[in-house]
Amino acid sequence: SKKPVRVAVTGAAGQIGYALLFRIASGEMLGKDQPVILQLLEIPDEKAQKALKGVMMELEDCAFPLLAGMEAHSDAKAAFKDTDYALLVGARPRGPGMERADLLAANAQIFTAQGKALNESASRNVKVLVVGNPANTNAYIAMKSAPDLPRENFTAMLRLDHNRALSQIAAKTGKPVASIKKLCVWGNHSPTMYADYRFATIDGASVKDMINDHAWNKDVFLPTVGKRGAAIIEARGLSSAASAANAAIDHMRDWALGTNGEWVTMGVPSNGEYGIPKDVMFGYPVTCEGGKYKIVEGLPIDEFSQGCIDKTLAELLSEQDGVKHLL
Ligand code: NAX
Repeated sequence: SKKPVRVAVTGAAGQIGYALLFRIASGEMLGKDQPVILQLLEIPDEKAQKALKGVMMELEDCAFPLLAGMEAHSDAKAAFKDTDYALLVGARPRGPGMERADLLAANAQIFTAQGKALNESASRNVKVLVVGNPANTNAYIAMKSAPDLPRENFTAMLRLDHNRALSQIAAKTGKPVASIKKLCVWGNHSPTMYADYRFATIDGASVKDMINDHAWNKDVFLPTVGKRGAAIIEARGLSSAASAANAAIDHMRDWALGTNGEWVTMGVPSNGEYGIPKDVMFGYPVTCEGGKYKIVEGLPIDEFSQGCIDKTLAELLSEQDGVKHLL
């Protein structure tokens, strides 16, 4: 049987944590033959630590055969010790009256500290996924704070946007989600993201030709996907949690176990692909194999798409600019 791997999860007592940990422990993320040790981080606050203990009691009560160990931490360096995977979910939410700059600064502090902690104590091959918002910029900060780790080890979650786009296309075409290939989402995890079905196919046929409606793309599809998070809050009174956890599982599973040539979307540091400045944490179409992702290159970018990409890039650059004095 396989040696257990270490999986660190921050914000473990939060609502995404609650939808995520049980699935990791049951083998849905890394495979039904891969034992895991959960290294859980929460803020030192007494209530948060107590809630974390409660979640761990429930994990125990599942008697998961693959759960080889479990630890509760309030210190990032201890939580990330030798970790092979790190899911950075905990972040500072926007409070009443909080300005965007304050939110960026509060999170910059968290992700600078966590990047440093990863740099000091994680496995050199650690795969890091940032879920906590602003996810792309937080991932960028963590990467910049961990100079001894390879930069490609840091990623941001665009997979929820990708999955939302898949399900909208399935509904529009009346085809099963699983039949849709080569969909991608460019840019920031925010309403400016650009979900792009120009290359998508269903049973080999072009989705763009099938839909053949630019107004639907621009006026229905993109706003629906972009504002889906707000629509969930409006309906549920709480932000997306189970779907976010599901996307995190998809992201890590595909990165670790591969996509068999299929495209998925990951937020990864640019090397200059598609004219995006180096290091910007950008949503790209990727394929994964052997524990590594590869950006799909050479796709034609038409005028409309370039406009969308420019807009989401401008937002990311302004977020980066807002934190650069803190790095
Ligand atoms: P919750 O508020 O339910 O849980 C967050 C937990 O993180 C809390 O228990 C808190 O104590 C903990 N935490 C805060 N700072 C921490 C730190 N420095 N170290 C360790 N733990 C810390 O939020 P939840 O609904 O679980 O959402 C978590 C994050 O995911 C939020 O930032 C949210 O905006 C973001 N999301 C990102 C998505 C994406 O697609 N990238 C989609 C879903 C979600 O909105």
